Amino acid sequence: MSLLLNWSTWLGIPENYSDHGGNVDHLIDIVHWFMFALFVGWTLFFLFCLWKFRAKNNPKASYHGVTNHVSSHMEIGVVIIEAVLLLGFAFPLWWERTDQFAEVEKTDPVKVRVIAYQFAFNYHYPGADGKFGRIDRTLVNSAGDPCIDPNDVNGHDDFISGVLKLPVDRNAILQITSTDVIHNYSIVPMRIQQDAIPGRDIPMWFKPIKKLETFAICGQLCGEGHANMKGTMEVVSQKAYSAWAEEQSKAFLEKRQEADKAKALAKK
Ligand SMILES: [Cu+2]
Repeated sequence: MSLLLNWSTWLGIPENYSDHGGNVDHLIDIVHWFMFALFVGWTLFFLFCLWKFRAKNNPKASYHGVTNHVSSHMEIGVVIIEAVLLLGFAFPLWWERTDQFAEVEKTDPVKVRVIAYQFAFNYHYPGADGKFGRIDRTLVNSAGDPCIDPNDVNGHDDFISGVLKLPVDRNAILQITSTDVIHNYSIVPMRIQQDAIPGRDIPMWFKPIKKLETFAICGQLCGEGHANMKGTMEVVSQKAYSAWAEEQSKAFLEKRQEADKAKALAKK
């Protein structure tokens, strides 16, 4: 029975993999039931009008139309109901969600910067020290450049990945930005998306509850390569994630140290 009531299943929406995703699916179900009720109601009304105002029964046109005020009262009723939905439900629920951010920050979340560009995504991880290097957008020298200030020590163990890897059952905060046009960073199995706007880092957060390998896609028409703009995303065990992140951070740190050495030698 519950499957029968789930529009989100009928609509072919992929399985949910995030902690909050069930709420999104539930909303999709409710909205579709409302739409279904409206569809049936208006169809019946349409058929009733066809029958009631048929030519055979109404040989002479009425030039006055409706003279009572029922429709005006119904319009006012609709406005009141919509105001209650918006002010009584939508705004408070949105506040609840945005207020959670401070709580999520206290739960030792994984933090990743997502840099969208035509037509892919780059991921900037803070490395072993857990601190991002200073970001200086004036340093941008290629599409998708995370713009890390090379003089900031915090950035020396930061690493860049073409794949988004996250541990399961742990909150993730992604800071979304872009180096060219407006994109939209969207992970459908996580039921989350956020516009990527040049010059801004906008946070979004979620908690993956099952391991999977999927795609993050661009949800905003951004140019001729938009349709192919997708990146790999993997949710793995905490152990596998830690091992991968440690290895990446070490490799980037070594590469940086070698480059510094070569620079120092060249100076001599
Ligand atoms: Cu895009």
